[in-house]
Amino acid sequence: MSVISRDLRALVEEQLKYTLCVSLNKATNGDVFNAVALAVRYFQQDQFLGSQARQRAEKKKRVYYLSMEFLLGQSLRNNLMNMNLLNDMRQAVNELGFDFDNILDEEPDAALGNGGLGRLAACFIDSMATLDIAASGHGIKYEYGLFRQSFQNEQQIEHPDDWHSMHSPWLVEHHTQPMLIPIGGYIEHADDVNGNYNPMWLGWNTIVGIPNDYFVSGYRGSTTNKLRLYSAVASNSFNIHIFNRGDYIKAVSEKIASENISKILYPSDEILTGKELRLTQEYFLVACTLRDIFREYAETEADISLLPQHVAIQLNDTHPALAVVELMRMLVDEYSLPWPQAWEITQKTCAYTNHTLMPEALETWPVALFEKLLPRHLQIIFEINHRFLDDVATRWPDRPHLLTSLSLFAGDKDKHIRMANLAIVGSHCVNGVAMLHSELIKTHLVPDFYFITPEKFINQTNGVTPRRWLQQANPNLAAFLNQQLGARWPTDLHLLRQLEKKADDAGVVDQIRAIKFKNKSALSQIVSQHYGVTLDPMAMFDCQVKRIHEYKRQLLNILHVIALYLDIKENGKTIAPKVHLFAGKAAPGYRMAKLIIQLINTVAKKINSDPRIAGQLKVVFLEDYKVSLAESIIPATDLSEQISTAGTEASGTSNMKFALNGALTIGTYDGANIEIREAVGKDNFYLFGATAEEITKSRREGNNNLLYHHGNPQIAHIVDALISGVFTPDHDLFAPLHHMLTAADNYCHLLDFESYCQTQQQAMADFEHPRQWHRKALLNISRMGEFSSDRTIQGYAKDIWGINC
Ligand code: 26V
Repeated sequence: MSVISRDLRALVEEQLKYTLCVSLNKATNGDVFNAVALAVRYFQQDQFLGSQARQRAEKKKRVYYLSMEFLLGQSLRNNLMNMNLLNDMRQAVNELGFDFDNILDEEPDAALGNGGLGRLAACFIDSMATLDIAASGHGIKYEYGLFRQSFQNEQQIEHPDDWHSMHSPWLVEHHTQPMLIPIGGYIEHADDVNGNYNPMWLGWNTIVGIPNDYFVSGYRGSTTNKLRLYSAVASNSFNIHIFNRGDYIKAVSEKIASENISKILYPSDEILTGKELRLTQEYFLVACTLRDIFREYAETEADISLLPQHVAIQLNDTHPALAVVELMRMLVDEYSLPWPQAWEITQKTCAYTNHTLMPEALETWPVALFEKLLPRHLQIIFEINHRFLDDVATRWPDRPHLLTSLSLFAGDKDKHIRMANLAIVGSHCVNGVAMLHSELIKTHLVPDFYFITPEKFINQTNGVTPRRWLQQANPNLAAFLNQQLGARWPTDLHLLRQLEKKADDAGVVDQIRAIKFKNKSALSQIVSQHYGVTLDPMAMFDCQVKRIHEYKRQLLNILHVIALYLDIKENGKTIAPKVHLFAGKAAPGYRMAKLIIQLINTVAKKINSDPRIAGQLKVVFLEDYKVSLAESIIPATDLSEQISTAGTEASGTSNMKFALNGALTIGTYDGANIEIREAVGKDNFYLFGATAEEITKSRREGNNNLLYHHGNPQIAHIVDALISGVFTPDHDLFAPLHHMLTAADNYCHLLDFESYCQTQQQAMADFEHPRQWHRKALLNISRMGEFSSDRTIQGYAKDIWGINC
């Protein structure tokens, strides 16, 4: 028994006994998970306090990463690995008489995010700690994370996700540091003693924010940072006057109303419904964070004018864009700074990352709603807009149209605030998340902002943390890499390049193949246990896992599956075994996305039960996609589906995770696919489909559906299978999808369909030659070093935050 494992064992027993009050012989796996997590936290807290003291002593610039979402997944394995305690803890737990892998499985995923944006935030906090940046993440501790998904009659059903109903052992709640946040009320217009206009915000209610800290330990280093998640509680003073009037029920219901603020994560990404609670959540996050920033600042600095030297605020999309306004309010109203100075400080401190070009995802808020919740902030936005547009009018007197496109307000009667415009005006830097995306921001999304301030616009291509997405998710490949390259690759991913030399070594290629086979066997086990479908690990595993969205085109994928099916059934064609896996959630109110799920499940049921197909095609839609499921699917994938309509996917990050784990990509010329293809080599990437320019042209000309009506009759036959009774006797069920494809397809499925099918055929043919296939897989792995989130964060540090690391 190693010394460490003996100590760990004692620590776990101590936590069981004194914190959880459970005796070892009665402890469940859940109890042991909690005790182990608490024991790990013990080390993290130690390191956290050390890091804080050191960062303060060194007067390091602090980064505040504001995000409405942090999609963390499970933490135990991650923390143990980063702290280099995994093997010792495994031994300690086994010695206590428990199966360590079962203990790891006990942990519920923390699903405090919808998809790519939230997972990126989780990768970033890992990289910031690993790179020893003095940073903290700031978000909301939702009581309910993203809903749990199940299928009933092929349809998605949503269930509440009470991820920490058992209370997460990772969070330290700071009751003693409540933050008081004003909301509501009205403005009293008044003058100060000097006769200057001095409005007063009066009559507000108070929300109380309680910070909960989750520790983020860098990989094998000495830095532990924090992710601070705020939960809302009602304040007593808020209710006291109502209590005094004797209206007990009203007082209690108001208490419930304020606690609702951190109750639930909004489950719809890319579609905004303009809900009051959502705006309140965004303000709550921003107001709590800024109070923390000012409090921490005051601990080391007195001069507020130096804020931009010591603090960087990064806005993860426009959701926390109110930070610009709250910062102005604090500087002007509370610190009494003159407006121009406050504005300069604000712009130099804030920076904004855009994550989407989809018009329906761009946040706007009704002015009327704003006035009700945040009357003082609304005044400040009017003032920002007024001064900004005056300046524009002076500098470009001959371009009056700029005053409309750049305004922070849209519409005449039913006025809305444009949050992207606010975020851009209030920031010194605006970045996109992949090269193409950053170009499209400049040329299509906000060309007039680019015209007036071109220097603001930059690119930072996304990345993923190799610790979670390779080392932890794919221990077989990680062990192989350790043996080939040594143990430094997790923090220096460019070292993967050295593997390239082995591309023509058949023995090495065979090892890559064997690792993939092992991972596919493990996934097959999960699938057969949960779904009763037997998969052949020799088959090609073709996977598309991501949120269900028309623009991501799961429909294109299933249309190709239908084409294969009809070809086998009607034309007697045979194909080498192929498995199509899908996973992902649809926003509960997104009718088309839910119908796509139903279609895939319906097709899957038909194909999997057709004896003529057996051994050739299998289709499975895995329920309840989440980070931990992704960690099983990605290492087991041969072909990664990245098939969004060109110009719609800002970057994608699963595309990086797949390639890093040796999947080949079938993908469009979109988002980071373009850079991945450039990196891995065009012979090792299956490119298909129209470019963003061609898509724009086709939309303009209204040609998207021509192929159905005048093209290849085979295509019409496949599309008509949706309504002809092949899969369901109910001909109307999928008619809305059929109609979309043939009459009103903004995402150009049929435009790309032939190209997609041909490219699929090529991939299927290539898979018949395993040595060549896995040689390409090896080249993918070895050339993906660029896509570590460490590289991305180094870019943010240098180009946006002015930090050396
Ligand atoms: C919008 C809204 C609107 C209000 C309701 C809640 C909500 C939640 C999320 C969003 C926007 C989501 C944008 C997003 O997730 N973008 C993804 O960001 C990834 C990281 O940069 C990127 O890889 C994906 O391509 C992009 O779709």
